[in-house]
Amino acid sequence: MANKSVTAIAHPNIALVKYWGKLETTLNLPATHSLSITLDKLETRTSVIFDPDLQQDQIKIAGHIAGTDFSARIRNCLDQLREQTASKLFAQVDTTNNFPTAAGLASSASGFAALITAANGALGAPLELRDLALLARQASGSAGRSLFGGYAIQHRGSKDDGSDSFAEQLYPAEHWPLEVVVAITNTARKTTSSSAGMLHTATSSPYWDNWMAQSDPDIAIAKAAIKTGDFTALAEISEASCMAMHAVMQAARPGLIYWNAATVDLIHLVRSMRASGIAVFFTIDAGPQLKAVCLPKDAAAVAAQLGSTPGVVETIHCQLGAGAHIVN
Ligand code: 2P0
Repeated sequence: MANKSVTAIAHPNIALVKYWGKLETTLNLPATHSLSITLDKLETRTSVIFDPDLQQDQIKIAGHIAGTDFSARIRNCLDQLREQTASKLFAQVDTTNNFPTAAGLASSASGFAALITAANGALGAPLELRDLALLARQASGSAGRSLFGGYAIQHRGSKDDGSDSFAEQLYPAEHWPLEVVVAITNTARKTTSSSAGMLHTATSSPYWDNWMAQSDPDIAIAKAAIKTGDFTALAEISEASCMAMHAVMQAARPGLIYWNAATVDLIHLVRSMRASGIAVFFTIDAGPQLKAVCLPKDAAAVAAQLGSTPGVVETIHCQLGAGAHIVN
């Protein structure tokens, strides 16, 4: 099927057990498992139409014809989709985020989840969700998780062809409706992309092997904590995974630091709030924003305290969101 414009929405996800590093770059095989929550509110909206008159893919990002690295990755992802569906058609793609791009807010996760969902829809949905998860992982190691709402896991997998390295849902949002306050400290694009940072870490950090070895036990602890709704256990393992990810990259040569001064102040603030009885923990991705995960009863207090911290330019209060879905 062609000539039908399909629009999909996907939300970023925040990893509580982190993905950082690749075993192989062509298939984009992650070096670690990862476990995430999908947010609501922040979203990528992507429309795709396959057009027999096009001689190449036409990609608009935020309304502009794009010639960026990201548009090259979109073309590459569409090539994979065409290969799997035996389609020869090129696509017009229009994608927009309602939040800062490439600033540690998981825009590649929501971006590729929305793209793949819309493109599969525009072709008449020839691929199953599992195939979409494999395609998404190849496009970006965090993207498969955004296909799913609530709690998702991206398996590292052990096969050379990547066929067991896919994301799937662990629980829907209703299982344990945690909330997230995103504290934005800088909206500029990061200077080192996640892919480049991962490669640099894997090739130069002396802690690399320890980081990879920690993945199996950390995932097991986080899964058990989510299963039983044990907030303290989830807080401890999530902060540990976050700190270990930043430690392994800070130990790279030269060390990689995505934080700014406000990020560090926020870490101390979240820890002192938790010590005072507020159910909150932090996680930080490849950027200077801090995400405070909390119980619904504490979200307003967390948002107020984070929002009044010097260096915080905006806070966004999210609940857990849905997986990628078609909206037209
Ligand atoms: C994550 N991050 O698990 C980790 C934590 C950032 C820090 O996945 O190269 O854009 O496209 O596979 O998914 C961000 O990296 O990397 C990321 P690629 P991606 O959410």
